[in-house]
Amino acid sequence: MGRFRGRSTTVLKPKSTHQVSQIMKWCYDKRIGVVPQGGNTGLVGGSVPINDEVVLSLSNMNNVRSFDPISGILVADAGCILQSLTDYVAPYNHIMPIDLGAKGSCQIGGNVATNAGGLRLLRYGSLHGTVLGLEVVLPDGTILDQLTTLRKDNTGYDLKQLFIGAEGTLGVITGVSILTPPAPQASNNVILALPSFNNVLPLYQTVKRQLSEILSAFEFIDRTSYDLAVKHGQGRALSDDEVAGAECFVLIETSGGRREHDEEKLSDLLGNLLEADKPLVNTGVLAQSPAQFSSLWALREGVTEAVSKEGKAYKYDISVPLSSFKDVVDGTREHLRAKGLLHDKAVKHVLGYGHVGDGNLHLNIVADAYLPEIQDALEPYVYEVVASHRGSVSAEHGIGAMKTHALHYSKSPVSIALMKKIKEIFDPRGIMNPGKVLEHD
Ligand code: FAD
Ligand code: 2HG
Ligand code: ZN
Repeated sequence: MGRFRGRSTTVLKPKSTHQVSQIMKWCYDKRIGVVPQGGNTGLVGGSVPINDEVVLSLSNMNNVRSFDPISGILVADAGCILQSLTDYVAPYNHIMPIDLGAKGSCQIGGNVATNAGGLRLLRYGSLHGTVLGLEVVLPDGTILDQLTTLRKDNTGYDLKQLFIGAEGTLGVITGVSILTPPAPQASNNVILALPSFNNVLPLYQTVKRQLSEILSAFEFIDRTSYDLAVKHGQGRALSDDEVAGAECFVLIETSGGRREHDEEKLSDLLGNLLEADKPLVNTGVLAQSPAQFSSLWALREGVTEAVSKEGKAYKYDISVPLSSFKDVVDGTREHLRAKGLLHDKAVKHVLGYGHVGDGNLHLNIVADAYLPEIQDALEPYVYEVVASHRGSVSAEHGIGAMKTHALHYSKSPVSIALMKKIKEIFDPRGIMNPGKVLEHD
């Protein structure tokens, strides 16, 4: 995001868990800060050093250790790129349980460290459920081998869960054991143009009821997000007729076991939606080919890239009730307007998109440049709105360096005190990704 810049002189690229252990032991003895770095695609500055920490890149640890096609359990080095794991399991008719726009660069270790959510969470759940085991090098160099492939293991505290979403503040993940689902025999998608955001909730209810077990994604982009995606060449634009009068769009994906059955369900749904007395949607564009399937997905997945091309982004990744998505986006825009900041030289766009099924809104504010007056207008404003809904200030991207000051809006003092105690147990010298997640005391 270009918002953070450290002063490191050293990047280490170990090739084995043993080498990671040796590096950590050395750094522990000398009290040198270490920043684990995966694909460097995180959106909260977690993989960027704050001062002169050593950067420990996992990119040379990129081998699959084992794959069992019967159980679907994959064991891989943490530095494997998500897309390459998807390609690895594809011939065995399996898919990764996680998918996100950064798949070509992000690493499975980085996904686990951030507990990334992504586009398939609605169907396959979070990494807290699909990760079966981890191998982690602790700050003093000790190797914690919990790389089991067991579906069930209730033998006391489930320590691996602490590292999922710890953003590299408790240890370096070197190996991941993960359950991969069988590949669906058929996948379809459709993009629906809605006249009003108010229709998203009833549409979601209808779609869940009618598609039931084959629904695998229900993603939302508002009109500004769509226009930016098209402007910056993400996916194929819909026709003028198709987008006329659309306030927002919903992308629905189905994944199921029998093509004819799924197609019938999807076309029944579309028919019912379009022929209703008071239609919830203006129109729907159904993918007719694999290329069109990818191109519809690109309209949604490409918003982040489009936003980066358009200007400097302030990103808020929040959990709030679905019914308030639009009010949060519109409220933020009006708030910036009232402060006199909504013009070409300051804030250009305020947009909302995200994972409806997970109650996760991505509120992006695109500006000409990062300016203190914009920052001051946005914070604590956005966080107070989130707290008023008892929401989360980080639904899926983590806290990193960017949101440490906002942690208290979503975590109670008791929770934060316990988090600090846990950090102290694992990392008594404070060398693991210092200044991330928890503020320095
Ligand atoms: P990095 O960015 O390198 O690191 C992220 C954090 O994890 C840092 O704190 C780092 O220190 C730590 N870390 C990395 N590797 C390790 C390791 N092996 N051991 C310990 N700590 C480690 N996120 C979502 O949740 N859902 C999305 O849909 C989504 N879409 C995205 C789309 C785009 C286009 C982009 C750019 C980002 C998106 N993200 C999304 C953000 C997401 O957090 C990251 O893309 C990804 O999970 C981070 O993986 P990475 O390997 O790049 O990690
Ligand atoms: C997504 O869902 C990602 O596209 C990125 O989580 C969101 O860039 C963002 O704000
Ligand atoms: Zn997201």
